[in-house]
Amino acid sequence: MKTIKLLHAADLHLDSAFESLSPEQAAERRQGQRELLFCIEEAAEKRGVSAVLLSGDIFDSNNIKSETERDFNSSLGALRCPVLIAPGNHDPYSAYSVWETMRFPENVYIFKNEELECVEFPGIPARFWGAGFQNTFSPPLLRGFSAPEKTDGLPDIMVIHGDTGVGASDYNPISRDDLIKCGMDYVALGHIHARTPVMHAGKTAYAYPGCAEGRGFDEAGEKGALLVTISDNGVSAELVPLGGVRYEIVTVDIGGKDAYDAVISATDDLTSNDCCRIILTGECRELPDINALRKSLEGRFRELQIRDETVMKRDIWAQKGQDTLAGVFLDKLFIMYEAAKSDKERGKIELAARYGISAIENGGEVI
Ligand SMILES: [Mn+2]
Repeated sequence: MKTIKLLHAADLHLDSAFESLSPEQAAERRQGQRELLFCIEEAAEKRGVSAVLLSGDIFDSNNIKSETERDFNSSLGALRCPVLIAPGNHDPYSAYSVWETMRFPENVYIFKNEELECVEFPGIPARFWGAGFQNTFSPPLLRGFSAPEKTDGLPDIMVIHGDTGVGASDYNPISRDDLIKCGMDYVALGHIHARTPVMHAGKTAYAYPGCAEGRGFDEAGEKGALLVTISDNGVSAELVPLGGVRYEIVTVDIGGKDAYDAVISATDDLTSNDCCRIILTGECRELPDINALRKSLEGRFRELQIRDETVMKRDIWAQKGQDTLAGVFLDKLFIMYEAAKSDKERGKIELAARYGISAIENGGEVI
């Protein structure tokens, strides 16, 4: 088999409403989404891929801005390789859908049918299979399908939007059995917004690239497309970041530290284009001043959320002298604490006091 490289992306959700943002902010995010198209074009050019696979939910709805049509054409239309698209639940195919009303470049191939079809391109050593959602919901599209037996050694590659999750799904449920029997070398999936590694069902490799850019803290982490390599050694994939807005949830222990410094050092890989939710933890002698912290971080992130989950530092010796098991236990330890010759030793005794009190009070959870 000749080695073939592909760029696989999905769930761009272009022209999303971004309802929680102001109209100006939402328009700016939609502009950012269009820029993903140019990043895909650049990555495809730079990596010399044989095809770009877009596995559905390219558009968030049928309501497309003229700028999006323009940028789609000038980015992906400039590629010399084919761009294969399988419509998903947000952009299903119908005679009135964007897939018929929008003008597409000549190198874009859209899988318009519910039945799986095969397409080949001159000079590209692969067969491409695909099908499209016809509605918001889709019956299983792979059930009972199996590609004809290979006679020429070409890889069989499928582009499809669907749900490999467990249990019933209204979004083209794809079972492990479907994947085993379909006879593909690689199934380029879309729908699940979290990226997966390359997985295997029998001889079939499959992966979700996840959404191309986060739109909220439920889509946290670095996002992008997958550069997929198919060769005699099997299928491998590497993340190609597309540079969109990134969401991150970062837990920062500020116990005994300066909160600002601790936050800055915990978020040094994030830029001012990213959205950050900071969860403050740790034992503090006083409540952290969230307003002051927020003010000092102004401009550091595109969006900043701060949650305070710190706990007040407790005086572990408070029960000393009491006529209880804890009291007697602490009295004994305190004598050792007073006699200790170093901070290290005192630290050990403090820890012993914490574990002991915790065992006495709540069965061992460290306080
Ligand atoms: Mn989606």
